[in-house]
Amino acid sequence: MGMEHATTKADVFPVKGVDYLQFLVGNAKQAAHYYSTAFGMICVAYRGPEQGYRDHAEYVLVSGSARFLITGAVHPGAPGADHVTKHSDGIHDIALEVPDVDAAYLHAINAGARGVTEPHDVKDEHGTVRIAAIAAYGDTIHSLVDRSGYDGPFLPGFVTRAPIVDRSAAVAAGLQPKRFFQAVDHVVGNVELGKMDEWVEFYGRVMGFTNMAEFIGDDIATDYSALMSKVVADGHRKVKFPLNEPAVSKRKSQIDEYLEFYGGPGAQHIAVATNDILASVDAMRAAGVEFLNTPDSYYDDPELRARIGEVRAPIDELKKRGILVDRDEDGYLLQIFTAPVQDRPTVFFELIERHGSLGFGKGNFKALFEAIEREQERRGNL
Ligand code: TYF
Ligand code: FE
Repeated sequence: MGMEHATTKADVFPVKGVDYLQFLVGNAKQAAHYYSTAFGMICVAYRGPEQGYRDHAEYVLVSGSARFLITGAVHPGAPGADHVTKHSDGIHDIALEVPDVDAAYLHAINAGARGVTEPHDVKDEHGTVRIAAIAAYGDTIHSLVDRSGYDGPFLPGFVTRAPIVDRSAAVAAGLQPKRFFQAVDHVVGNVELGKMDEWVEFYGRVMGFTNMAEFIGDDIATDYSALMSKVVADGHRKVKFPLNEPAVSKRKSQIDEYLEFYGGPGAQHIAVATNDILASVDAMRAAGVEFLNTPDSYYDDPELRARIGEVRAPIDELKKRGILVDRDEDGYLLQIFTAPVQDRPTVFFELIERHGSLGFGKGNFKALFEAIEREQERRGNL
């Protein structure tokens, strides 16, 4: 019975993975430069006024299978300009690649999702992409993309674009990793107090996503004054969406701070998978990316040392960089979090190097949330 149920659910909304993440920003030209220099991403495609698209300048940056679409309005009143006015730079579209857009869209609408764009074809000389979109939390949407009939730089209308920065000499000299990360591991959403379970239920009903075991409940929430969290994922665990809501506590939750400054629910952090977190952190720090500090006491805690056991790098190398370690029954993971990447304390990134563990670093929540609270205090938001 259980198996049958799971199979049925997986069949109604199969997904291949995250297709792209769209950032709506105030200045796409400069954001594309930042993700090129600081995140080592490669600009591969562009579309803008030069191609007859009069509303936006859009840059596509890739790192392995991770793909960011950076969109900026080029005149007042362009679609999306209001998103930037309200939220500042943020994530508008968490696009999913699906094998059948019409079936996915129909299922989503029948399950109560709000349609944003009906299924339609977009074409150019490289082929046809079928695309639709549904609404998610806040102003966030999920585009549904079938690109099986297309072989071009990104989507029809986009042209190939040369990289913005040339890192080849630094890579050849061994000074920089070829890629700082190779995939999107998970995308986290912050929703309002009391809404987490509604959104967990939404992803179950609309996409057939199921709860992963990992969650932060009352116990952790009240001890560390932070948040409640549950994780939903597709049947193959290719797409993982943790969902946070603020926890009621004495201090202002980091989720409340986000909701206040973002102007409502939205994507909180993007975790990107790397296979050499030490090299990635070094390269990104050298390029000016700020990471949260982890106190030395974290690494010197005998209980933690015993729990994490042997990992692939000496603890001193992790300590030097502030990289966190967590272990569960399946293996371990290394992770580190950046500071917010815009003026507002909203969107940030996580680097994650997995060695078997399918978790999200639950064992690090105390150390992590204390670091986040130190930052909140510095901003005067506690
Ligand atoms: O994705 C996760 O759930 C972990 C934990 O502000 C986490 O990365 C949760 C909230 C947060 C930072 C990390
Ligand atoms: Fe995370």
